[in-house]
Amino acid sequence: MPSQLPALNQWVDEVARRTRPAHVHWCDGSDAEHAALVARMEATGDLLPLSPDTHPRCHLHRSHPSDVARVEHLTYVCTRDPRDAGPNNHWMEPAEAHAMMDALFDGCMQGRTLYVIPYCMGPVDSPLARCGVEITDSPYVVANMRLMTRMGAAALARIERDGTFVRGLHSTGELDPNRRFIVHFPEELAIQSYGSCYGGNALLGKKCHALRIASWQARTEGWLAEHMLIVGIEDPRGEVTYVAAAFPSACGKTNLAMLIPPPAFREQGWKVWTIGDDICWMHPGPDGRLYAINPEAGFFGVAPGTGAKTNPNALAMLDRDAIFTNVGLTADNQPWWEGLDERIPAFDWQGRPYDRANGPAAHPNARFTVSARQCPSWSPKMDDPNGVPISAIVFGGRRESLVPLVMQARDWNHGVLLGAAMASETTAAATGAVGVVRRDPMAMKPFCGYNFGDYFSHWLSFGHRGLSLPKIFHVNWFRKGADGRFLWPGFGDNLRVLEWIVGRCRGSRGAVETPVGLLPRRADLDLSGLALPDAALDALLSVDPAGYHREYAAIGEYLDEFGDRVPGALRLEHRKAVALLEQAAAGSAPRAAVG
Ligand code: OXD
Ligand code: MN
Repeated sequence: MPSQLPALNQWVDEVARRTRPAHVHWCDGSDAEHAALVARMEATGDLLPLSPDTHPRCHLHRSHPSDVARVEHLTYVCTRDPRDAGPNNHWMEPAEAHAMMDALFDGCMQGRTLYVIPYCMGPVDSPLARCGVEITDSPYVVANMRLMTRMGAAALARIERDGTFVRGLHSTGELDPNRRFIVHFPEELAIQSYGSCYGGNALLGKKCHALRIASWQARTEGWLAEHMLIVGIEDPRGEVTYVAAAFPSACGKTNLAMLIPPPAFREQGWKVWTIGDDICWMHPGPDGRLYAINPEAGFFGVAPGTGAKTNPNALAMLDRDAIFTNVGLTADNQPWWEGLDERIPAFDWQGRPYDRANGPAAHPNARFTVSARQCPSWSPKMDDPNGVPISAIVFGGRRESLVPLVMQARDWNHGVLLGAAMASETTAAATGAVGVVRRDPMAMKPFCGYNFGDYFSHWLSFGHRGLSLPKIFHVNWFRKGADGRFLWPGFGDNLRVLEWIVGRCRGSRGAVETPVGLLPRRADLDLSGLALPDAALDALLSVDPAGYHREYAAIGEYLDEFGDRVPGALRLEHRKAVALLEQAAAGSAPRAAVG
């Protein structure tokens, strides 16, 4: 038997009986296995080799044109009681979902190879890590899982020791959007995905396991599984402060995770270390602080917009051993996307000769997959089994109006309200309209595997466990002026905001109290070397009480959707926020400096 865990062998046998593959292959994660897989995919055209001169061992994969993003409308959480999935998830009765998925999987791997991928989310020797096994018939999925997770023999050995694992079953199916479903059974720690090979739908360790199933496990076990990047910010004295930050998909998490400080800061000795760009698991440690690991081992980033100005670290890691999905091609076989440089590509993401009339050369959600170790700002702490202690949690959204550049929550409960109240304009990372404001609490709208009301209670519960909790902040890099242009330069200059956040954590930076939280005054931010018009800064650092009053009315209505599952303490925070805004509108609100 290929594994020493009877439950795993039985499950693989069961799946093989249903799906009827021609071969079964247990992945060991070795270089030889990878080379054989790549050779096969080059032969079938699943992977196209890119220029060996400029991009050694890099490949382009062109997906089915309908299979380019997560499909939230086809993603289900199947709990016995629909209230446990909550209004934030699509729900199906588990027996009905099993019957539907069994029918889809019936005989679906005939003539194909069934790959068994044992994987570990987090360092294999970490008590904070959790394991899973993905069965798939897609060699593209195997190659991506090898970059995105610790997969193969070491993961299998841990699974055999643990005796438990999340069961993920995936098949390419016919890639027919009408026969495409991403289904989660949190009570069974199981995932089934049919009909898509897109990362978020098919690399089951990522969104399906590390967020939807893990958020459920985290709630029962007393930790947090979040849609957050993790960075270490090193100051000129060499002290590193770790920050976790939640932003909705395609709002710049990867860029922030790999930030290069502005020149003046760099010269002083500021540096940003990358721990993770998408997912963060936080557990209370023995000293009462929250310790975070990045459960992933690679980056599955949005290519368009990645350029020398926005993310030079990403460019530096993408010139070897990377998989590009749905980007364009130059005449000399280099990957190309909008925002990379001024060259004119020869082919678009569908392989057609490039013609501006057909739209962008790269699909707006074109992706790269690459090992995290290739990133110049990679931190060796990424492999620390104990994780890193988090000092600040940052929430953020894409809001062109109203929301200031940065604010700090008054305390933990207020911070949970700021997270619960998050909203953002939608992006191309999910199928559907782009640019529509939607509520996205803690950036978990598409990823929380249970009722948001219970999720808010879980977050609040950390406030009464006697822990030394991180401070909570909210940022908005996307504020626009009347002319439609961004008011804040963003990218490397976001370090100016992070530096204030670090200063607040250490008690060395001032702020002023407003009805929506603590804001920096102009003098509290280090703006040296930045030419920003006064009016832009005023807009970025001020609060519009009337506009916020309307915003909080909308937040109240949103919370109502979760009925009696919304914790009373969150309602109370919401009432406090509304009362402060009303006082401000009546001209009696405090605006006291607090440092
Ligand atoms: C992602 C996403 O791929 O959030 O990270 O969609
Ligand atoms: Mn994400």
